Amino acid sequence: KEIYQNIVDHKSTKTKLLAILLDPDKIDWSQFDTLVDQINNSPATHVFIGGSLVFSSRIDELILRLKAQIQLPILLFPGDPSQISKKADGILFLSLVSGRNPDFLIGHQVKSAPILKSSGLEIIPTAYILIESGGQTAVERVSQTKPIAREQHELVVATAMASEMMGSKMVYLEAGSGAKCAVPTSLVKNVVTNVDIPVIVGGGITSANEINEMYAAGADLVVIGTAFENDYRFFEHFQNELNIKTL
Ligand code: 1GP
Repeated sequence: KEIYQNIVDHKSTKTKLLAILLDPDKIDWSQFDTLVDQINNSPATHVFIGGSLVFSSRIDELILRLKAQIQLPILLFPGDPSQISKKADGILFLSLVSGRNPDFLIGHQVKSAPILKSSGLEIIPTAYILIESGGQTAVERVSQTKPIAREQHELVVATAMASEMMGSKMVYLEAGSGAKCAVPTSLVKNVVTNVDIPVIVGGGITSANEINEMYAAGADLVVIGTAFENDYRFFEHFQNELNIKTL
């Protein structure tokens, strides 16, 4: 339970966390050394691995190669059970609680449980809440669920509270990969003040400013996927502008 305890410890000291999300299908293998160097020189505290749909058969290989050169904890962030790899350190065991598709609420979890039981992975039950973000995202398409409207704060907050009461250890507010609009900071603030568990925010965050705004709103961990995928030097551009240690 080390990874989760570490996240909780950071929350209690208000030290912020940052995850780089790598989609195995979008790795530029020819640039792997740059990828590793840039992760090591970035302020990232975690690496997440996954995507809504992943076709690559190289998930194990990706994780093993990362582990050989990167010290950060590697957490699976799977769109479905085919993305489970025993090589990772842990898994965000997601339930898509903003939607009402039983496969993504409990079905995939039932299928994965026997594999996870013997995997040795640290399992972190996480309430996954999809927020409308100005266009259809892959999560919406693949899960065949509707996101919650951006202005429906009460519903989002109640969903997060119910998830905490049902045993979720984290809340993940998701705008969707490559989202036009990130989750509104006012909504992040609202959720953070109404649950005690750590809150992750991701989707459509593309600048240091936006990352800092999410932290200021109370996000414990911010996820950056597309912006890093498009430019492995993303963090190099504003290394000193992030308030990771200070907020
Ligand atoms: C997607 O929250 C993550 O699941 C990250 O989104 O790719 O837009 O950074 P981006």
